[in-house]
Amino acid sequence: MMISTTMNAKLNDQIAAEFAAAHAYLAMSCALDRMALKVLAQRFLKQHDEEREHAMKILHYVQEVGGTVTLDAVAKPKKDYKNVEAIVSTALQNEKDITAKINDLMTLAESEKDYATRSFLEWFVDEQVEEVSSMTDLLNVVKLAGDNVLQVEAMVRHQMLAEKT
Ligand code: OFO
Repeated sequence: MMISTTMNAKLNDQIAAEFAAAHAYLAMSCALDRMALKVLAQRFLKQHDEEREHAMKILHYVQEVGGTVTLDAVAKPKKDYKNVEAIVSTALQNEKDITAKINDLMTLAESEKDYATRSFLEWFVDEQVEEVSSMTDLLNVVKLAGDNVLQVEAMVRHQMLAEKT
């Protein structure tokens, strides 16, 4: 095995955290759909897909370095939110929590002189900067729009279309 047993266990924890993040985004997408906010629901569904990809990326890395993948139960996500702002601020907090976990993994890789894992984790460090930043922007827009959530829908639709081109 090319990684320590401690690193193997921590990477398994991160796989669980990424699946939990995916599940939370899926629940948020369903809550937004129930509020008839179809574009935001789609945006959060896309986040769900990305989090699953992150989990799978780590899973494949553990396999590649000869570790053992141990899957954990995924916690039941929160289902009811009082409004869009509550959803987006929870999503932002979740992204910050994941960032802290990635940073801890990076610290461990450095302390173990595990340069392969350090290099692997760099992509996640950059990804978290992007995710915290875009969720912060979304929260600011939601706050600015106040009760006018349809303005947020329009803006997010515009962003998603621009991302496709
Ligand atoms: Fe997995 O990137 Fe966000 O949390």
